[in-house]
Amino acid sequence: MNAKRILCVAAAAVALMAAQTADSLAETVKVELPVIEKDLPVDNAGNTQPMWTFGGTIPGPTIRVTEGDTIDFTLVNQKGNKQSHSMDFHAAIVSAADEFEAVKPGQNKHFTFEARKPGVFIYHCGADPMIEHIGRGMYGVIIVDPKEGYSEEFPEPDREYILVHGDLFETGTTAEQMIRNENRKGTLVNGRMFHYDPLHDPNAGMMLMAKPGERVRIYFVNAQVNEPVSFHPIANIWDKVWNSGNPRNVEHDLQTRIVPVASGAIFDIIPPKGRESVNVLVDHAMKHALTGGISVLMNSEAADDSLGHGDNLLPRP
Ligand SMILES: [Cu+2]
Repeated sequence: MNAKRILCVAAAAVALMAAQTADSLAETVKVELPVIEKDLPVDNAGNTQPMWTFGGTIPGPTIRVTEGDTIDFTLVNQKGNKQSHSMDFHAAIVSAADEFEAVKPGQNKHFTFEARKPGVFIYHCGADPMIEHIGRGMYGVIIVDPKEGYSEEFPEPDREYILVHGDLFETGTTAEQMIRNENRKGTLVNGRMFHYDPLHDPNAGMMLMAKPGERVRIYFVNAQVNEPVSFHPIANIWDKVWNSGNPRNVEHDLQTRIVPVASGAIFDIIPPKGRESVNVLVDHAMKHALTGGISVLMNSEAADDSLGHGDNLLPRP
């Protein structure tokens, strides 16, 4: 695995400095994330709702480091915000009462942690009431690549995508209603219902793409507040799945795998060689699928090479 990367979904929102330490290959990666409370489009038609975000997008900017790296993190709760906010990195082994404490508008919170375990982890706001902060969009992904790199049980992929499923509640839904899962309007995939699904939404302008025979790796995070995801690739079988994204947790040839609330997994799919094919990556719980939790993976030799490579693992319009 090569250079440390931060995928700057909102480049201006993330200040990155990677500094080589003298005695090892581990790096210190500086991440600064402002909390931005703003209206955001939640579907492909451009309908907006008032949301709370890390860095202005749902999900927030993806952070990618290598096992052993240190993250030097600052949360900036900007003046003008109305809520206290915090940062809870599931990749961190620290103290909930210290590093993850909430700060008021106009205050910052700084802490560092070493990414000791590889995987794909959610990060989220843990300020009270946590269900509302996550339910309004305060989450993102941190990928910790294994320091050993690739192996037979963790082969190098040809293309990589990040998919985050979250809830969309009606505007004004209270934390108490969210606890009862009331007013749930749909499933957000990387911040929009049916984001990559022109089959179900004529306004969808994007699909995921790959070429026949490519190994396509999906870094999946379930940011829903109440319900697990039953992730299934229609017309294919997951070649390998790694629970929590740790290479040691390899599983083979699965049809559907559950991703618990606030967890992640890596899913590899290989579309057949020698033919075009379509796979539909779906939360097979139909109430989630049919309200937005469906993404099309189009497999053809004409696949756009800019998708699933470089800084474009989480495509946005
Ligand atoms: Cu918050």
